[in-house]
Amino acid sequence: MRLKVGFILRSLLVIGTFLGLVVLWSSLSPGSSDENPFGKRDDSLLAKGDLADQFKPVVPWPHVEGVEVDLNSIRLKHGGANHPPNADQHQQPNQKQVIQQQYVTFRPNSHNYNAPVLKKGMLGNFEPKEPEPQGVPAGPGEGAKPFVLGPEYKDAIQTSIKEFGFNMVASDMISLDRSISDIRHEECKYWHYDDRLLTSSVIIVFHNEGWSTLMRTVHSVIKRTPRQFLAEIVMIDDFSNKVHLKERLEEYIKQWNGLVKLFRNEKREGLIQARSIGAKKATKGQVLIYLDAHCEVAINWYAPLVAPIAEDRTVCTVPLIDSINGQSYSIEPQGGGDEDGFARGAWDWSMLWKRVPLGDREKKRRKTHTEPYRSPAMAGGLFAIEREFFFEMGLYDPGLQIWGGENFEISYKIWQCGGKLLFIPCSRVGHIYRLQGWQGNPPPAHVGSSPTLKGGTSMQEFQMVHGGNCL
Ligand SMILES: [Mn+2]
Repeated sequence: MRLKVGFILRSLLVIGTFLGLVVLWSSLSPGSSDENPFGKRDDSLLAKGDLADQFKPVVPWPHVEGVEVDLNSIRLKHGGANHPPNADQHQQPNQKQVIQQQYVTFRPNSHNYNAPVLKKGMLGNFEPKEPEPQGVPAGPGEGAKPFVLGPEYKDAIQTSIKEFGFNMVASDMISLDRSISDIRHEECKYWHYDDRLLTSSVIIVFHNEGWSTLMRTVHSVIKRTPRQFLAEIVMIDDFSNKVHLKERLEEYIKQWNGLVKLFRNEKREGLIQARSIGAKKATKGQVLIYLDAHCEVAINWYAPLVAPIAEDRTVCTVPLIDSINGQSYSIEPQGGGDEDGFARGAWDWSMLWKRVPLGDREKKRRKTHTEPYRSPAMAGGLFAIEREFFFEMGLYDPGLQIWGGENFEISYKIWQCGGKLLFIPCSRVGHIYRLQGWQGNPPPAHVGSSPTLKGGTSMQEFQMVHGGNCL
């Protein structure tokens, strides 16, 4: 039954998109006396009578509290550079003006920043001068070597996987400051970055995470981010109830004298709204960097990730995500990419996330092997965005609560609002994927039980049909 509903909703999505395109095309065609062709829809163009009944949704569209945005007033506030002059007020806007009116005119770039330069044979200015120190000399998991425990731990490991999704027994034995292997492309070491980089707030949202995997995320950021650019780490606790995340956490982060902040939601908000809350709480950095709560940032991850944003504030960047093994904590590049492991983000007709190898057209456009490349979509958990730009785009849609759709929403929004989504091969972040047998985090009570089919898909379809514009 669930499958059928999904099928009907998807059919509706296709029909809805078609109708939407007809309406859009009609309003673009000349001859309309409406000054703002996007302000009104001509109902006479919509199907009536029998035809209208035919397209009536069998299931009502989900009601989502959205925020109506008046694009014209935003444009005027920002100087209205593209607004047609008064003299032309009664004339028909031309095609170009019509298209420009769909975009918000964002605050222009004001940050002086020179593009990175590749100097072969000359070590990059942000590269560590010597190998990084080990957390515990020759300790378990150092250098991201696989750490395998004996059979006597089997039951304890299974219990921890059920509760947290990872082998917490092994994780707890590995230093929070462990060293990792450098699996970057060799060329990455020779990029030189303008050091007028932007500062960042790193935002980590968590709900009932295991202690050492969560704290290793924090430790790795502090260890591998140049201190002058790390404004703060903002931890958002989405209403956890595990004891180790209470006073113990509050006490633990005191060692960083306010660099690491902890905010707690008073009720379960869901990952996506918690990320928007994080954006509001993280006020110190110019850029917001979102990380999952079980990551390890890699060597020189920061400069390559933030440089494109320093160059152009409407760019959103995504690091290359490596896979940390949730049993042994070794780190491997992800599959699904091209011969360099480079992949772009895409989706299939079930709105499921996919990685596809970097295509020839994008490869040819690039001058070097390791410079950033464009991607239609992102996986959603790890990305960097200029804080004000994220606010100008209206953060996440307030109707989105749990994961499974927000990544597409934010991706469409970035591209449709005139921004860019870039994947950064030289900025790498390891992420632990949950193991089979994890009992999972139940979603908040007010959301359905399955992110992809119940909560997620209807939101995705809502976004596709109703959210097909910039905001
Ligand atoms: Mn994750």
